[in-house]
Amino acid sequence: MVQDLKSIEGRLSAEGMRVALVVGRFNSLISERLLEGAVDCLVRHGASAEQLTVVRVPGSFEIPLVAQKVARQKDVDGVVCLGAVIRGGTPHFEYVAAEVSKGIATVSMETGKPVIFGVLTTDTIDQAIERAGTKAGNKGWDAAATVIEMIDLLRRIHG
Ligand code: INI
Repeated sequence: MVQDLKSIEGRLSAEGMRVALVVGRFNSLISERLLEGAVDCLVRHGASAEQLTVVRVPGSFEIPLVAQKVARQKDVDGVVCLGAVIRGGTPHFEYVAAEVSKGIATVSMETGKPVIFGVLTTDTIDQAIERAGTKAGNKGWDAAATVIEMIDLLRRIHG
């Protein structure tokens, strides 16, 4: 039965897609690895350098405002947000993690464009390293695959 239903799903070709990558410099050892992963994914799926723009911000807290500015540009199809928020025993973590996640979701809903959450929130630096190109893959790569799929999906839904 399910297989007989009309189904819409995004495909993974980034050809012609214009993507902005907003990257927090805080914990840049991690966030720059996420950026490398994201660019690798976009290029492997057919994007070319001219279609990609990297915007760096001081920390993850600043990502939503800049993501909103770039998402509003007509020549941007989607945004990948990359950063690393590491607990490190301070309450600062909670504020930054809450604001960046809420802010990114808000920007996506407001602009109607895919704005993807590629910000690591971990307890330790080791956990962040694991997710930035080592044991647990590269979450920047995953976030870029998500933006490609979502841009394509929205195009299909819009016809
Ligand atoms: N920014 C991060 O991206 N990651 C963190 O782990 C972090 N911690 O823990 O403080 C962090 N703080 C900076 C914050 O994003 C802002 O840049 C700063 O508060 C100025 O608004």
